Amino acid sequence: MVPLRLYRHLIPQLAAAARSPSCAPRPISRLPALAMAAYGTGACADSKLLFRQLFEKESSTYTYLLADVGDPEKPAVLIDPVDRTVDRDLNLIKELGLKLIYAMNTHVHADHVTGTGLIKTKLPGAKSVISKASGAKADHSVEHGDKIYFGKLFLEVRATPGHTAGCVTYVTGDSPDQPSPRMAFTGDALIIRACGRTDFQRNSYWPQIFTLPKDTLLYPAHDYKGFTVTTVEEEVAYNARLSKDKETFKTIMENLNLSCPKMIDVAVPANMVCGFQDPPSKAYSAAAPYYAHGYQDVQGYIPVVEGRPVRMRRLPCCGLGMGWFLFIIGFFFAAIPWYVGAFVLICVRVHDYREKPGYVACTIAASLAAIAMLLGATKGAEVW
Ligand SMILES: N[C@@H](CCC(=O)N[C@@H](CS)C(=O)NCC(=O)O)C(=O)O
Ligand SMILES: [Fe+2]
Repeated sequence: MVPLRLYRHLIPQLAAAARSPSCAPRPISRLPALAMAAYGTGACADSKLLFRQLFEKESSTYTYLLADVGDPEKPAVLIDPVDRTVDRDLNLIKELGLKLIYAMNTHVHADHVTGTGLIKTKLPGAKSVISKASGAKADHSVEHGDKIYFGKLFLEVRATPGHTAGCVTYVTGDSPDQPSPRMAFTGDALIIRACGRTDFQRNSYWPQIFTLPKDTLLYPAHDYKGFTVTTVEEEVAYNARLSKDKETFKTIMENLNLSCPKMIDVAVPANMVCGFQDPPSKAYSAAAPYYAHGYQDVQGYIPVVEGRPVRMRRLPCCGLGMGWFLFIIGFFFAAIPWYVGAFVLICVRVHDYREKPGYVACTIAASLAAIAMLLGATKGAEVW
């Protein structure tokens, strides 16, 4: 297999340009082009970071809001928004008088649907961002070494494959006008005292987060234990997975035995088109793995874990699905299973979209049965 070569060095000219007093706004810069379309007034102002950490409790996801409030337009970015909390996030952005320019993802999430698609429908000016290596569709596909500007502040893109092949960490810049200490938004490449599971794709070891200055503040995409922030120094000392040697790491990761995320069947297809609200163009077949496989050949990364492909869960009742099963047996059990199906559709959240047609059929059949009973059409059926 031909490896994807994604590594780009941060050349000194780029760092110098970031430090330059020029006020020309540079939303995303990719080597070698630095001059990009302007979004703001171009007025000079000192950068000043506004930072908020937001939480979505069903998937234990953190969303991060960053803005340059030193800029008259207060340009902002949102990292890893969740669909369920988009209204909360946009309301906060409105209250703070910010202008959201980028809705970004650290990777194709498997456990929740990203909020970027919904944000784009509500705020058409906002652009979606995800890594090119993820294979997902977005307005901007970023690569290692790219810089994402909001006002005079920027985030560097660092490839941190492992949890998925397209995982990136967004790191604040290292020049004097950028936040100090530096901040890194790790996605699931690093979770406090742990790291994201590595059974989704063929994976790599990611020492790069540990090459950041030891006082760098690390903000993960999830926390299941109540932590909010950590530092490189702390994780080098105490991370139960990433601080281990390669072989131990491999053994730990191969024996996690985690169950498949409950929402994977819905989340991954939706997140592959994260910047757009259209549904995925075709349903995923049971034979097709969710994520494209392959190593990223990134300098400094050592491939260590052969991930298992995560496939579509087989539907219950011999692959028929519970909805269709209830529909069929409804003909033999006095329509009661149809009412059960209708109840599930109306009162229970059905995560797997493949189950919905069966439940809809039950609901229609239950409604027709109820109407027939009301009209007395079933009276004769009881006379033998
Ligand atoms: N139980 C959760 C899934 C949890 C999960 O698998 N989380 C992923 C991140 S998307 C992970 O890497 N977890 C690491 C761990 O739990 O050690 C669900 O059903 O949604
Ligand atoms: Fe994840």
